[in-house]
Formats: sequence, C-alpha cells, structure tokens
Amino acid sequence: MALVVSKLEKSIGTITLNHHEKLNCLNRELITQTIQALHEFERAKAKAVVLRAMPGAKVWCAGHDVNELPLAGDDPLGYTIPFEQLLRQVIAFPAPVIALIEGGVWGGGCDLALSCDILIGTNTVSFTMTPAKLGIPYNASGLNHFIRVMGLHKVKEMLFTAQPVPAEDALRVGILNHLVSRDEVDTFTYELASRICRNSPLAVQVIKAQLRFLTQGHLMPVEAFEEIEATRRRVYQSADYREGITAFKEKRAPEFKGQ
Ligand code: YXS
Repeated sequence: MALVVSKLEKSIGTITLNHHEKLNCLNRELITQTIQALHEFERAKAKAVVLRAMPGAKVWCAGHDVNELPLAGDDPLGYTIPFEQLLRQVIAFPAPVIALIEGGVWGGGCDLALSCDILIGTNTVSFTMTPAKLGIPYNASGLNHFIRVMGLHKVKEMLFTAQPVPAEDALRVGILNHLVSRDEVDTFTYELASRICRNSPLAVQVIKAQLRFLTQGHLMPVEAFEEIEATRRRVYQSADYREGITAFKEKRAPEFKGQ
C-alpha cells in the first residue's frame, strides 16, 4: 500500500502522507517511502517540495510508531534509524521543503515539521512534544532543531509539559511562518512554492545550505557529548522508559518512579 503519494508538477514536488488509518504515524515503511520520494525529487531537480497530509486531515502526523520503539536497552532515537535519516535528508535537501500542516502534530512529527524550511498551518494545527510523557530521552540533534527555530524558554515549556502548542501560539513563537484558513491553505502554499521556483535554484540551494551550517549549533567538547549520551542511555535503559511505552500501548496513564 502506498503510505505516501508523491507527484511532481511545475518543478514542485508534493509528498502526501497517506496512512490516515494510523494517523500518519512514522513507521518504517512510511519513512522509507518518504525518503524514496525525496530522492526522486532530488534527481528530478525539484525546486521546492511540499510535505503534507491528506486535505482536511485531523492529524498531520502522530509521531513515531510507538509499536516500533524498542522496549528497553536500545536507543529509540539512534543516529542511524530511518527517522533520523529522513530528518537529515529534509534538512539537507537541495531545495526548500515546505510543510503544509492541518491538524495535530505529535512527538517525532513535530521534529519532522520543524526540520522543514517553511511551515504553513491552518487554525486546526497544534504541536505536542511528547517524549517526557513517554519516558523518552530526546536526542541532542532533535533538541537542536527546536532551539534554532524557537526561543529556549518556549522549547523547555513545550518539552517539559508535553502540552499542545496551539496554532496562534505556534505562529507567535515562530514555529509557523503563516496561519491560513483551511480554504486558502493550498493556494497560499503553492503560490509561495511557485514564487521560490521563479528564483535562482542555485542561489536558493546555497543560501539554504549556508543557513544549515550557520544554525547547526555550537561545537561541543567531546566529553560533553559523551556525557549527554551516557545520561540518555541511563533513561532508555530505565524502568520508567519501559513503563512509558507499556502504558501508552495499554492506553493508561504511566506511573513514573524516577528509576
Ligand atoms: O486502534 P487502531 O488500530 O485503530 O490504531 C489507532 C492508534 O493506535 C493508531 N496510532 C498510533 N499507532 C502507533 N503509534 C502512534 N504514535 C499512533 N498514534 C495513533 O492510530 C489509530 C487511530 O488512533 P486513535 O484511535 O487513538 O485516534 P484518536 O482520534 O482517538 O486520537 C488521536 C491521537 C493523536 C490523540 C492519539 O492517536 C494519540 O494520542 N496518538 C499518539 C500520539 C503520541 O503520543 N505520539 C508520540 C509518539 S512517540 C514519538 O513520537 C517519539 C519517540 S517522542 O515522544 O520522543 O517524540
């Protein structure tokens, strides 16, 4: 089944997440198909890409497929997992990737959205960053995606509380570039993409690459990185991590013991 539908028209590639039964949660197959679509657009020299869900979707993306998260021991967000590869591909894609967002965005879905270059949403949008609720030690590269878009205190509130950031707030804190009505969001997004396409693709590509390097974060001493990884390891090997994932699957509130 096509979990992702892609088409290229007038140099604009569109990737539509198409697994609405499971609210476009990021399972391995959906991620692989998205990666493939991006490769094809790169080969075809697309000048912009729109990443969206089906029109009118209530959920843009429900985050990682919780059933595919390791129960204990392994890093749920290791460097080589397909999800991390997808984020790096979006960030390094040689043309702007525009997220057209309707509905809720959860966990890894927020990271995917914030990895895009421009975000356009309707008033049904909300962003909920869930790792603390599930007992997941989010990774440093992911946190950096948030820090380079939003103010630090907002990032902290979003991650510590795991509460939804509604559309108006998302616009105010800089997650969304534009908040547009449902009726206008398609036209608005594709007009913006067309405007980009009329400009020099080489200039746009190089500006995007420079911005990526300039905002990639500060050099970190090796010891600090090792310390971060060690503290993350303690969390994903903990009883609380197992409890978070198990509680989600059993549809109950987790009972965290801090162990
Ligand atoms: O019961 P069926 O088979 O129909 O399947 C249901 C859900 O189980 C499934 N589904 C998911 N399956 C795996 N992983 C998911 N993340 C996921 N989300 C949903 O989709 C079917 C329809 O969902 P249902 O019945 O719950 O829909 P609803 O309209 O009542 O509620 C919509 C949501 C979004 C409020 C609800 O589905 C939900 O809470 N989903 C999980 C959202 C979430 O916590 N995502 C974070 C995933 S973990 C993650 O991304 C990271 C690793 S982290 O947290 O660290 O960022």
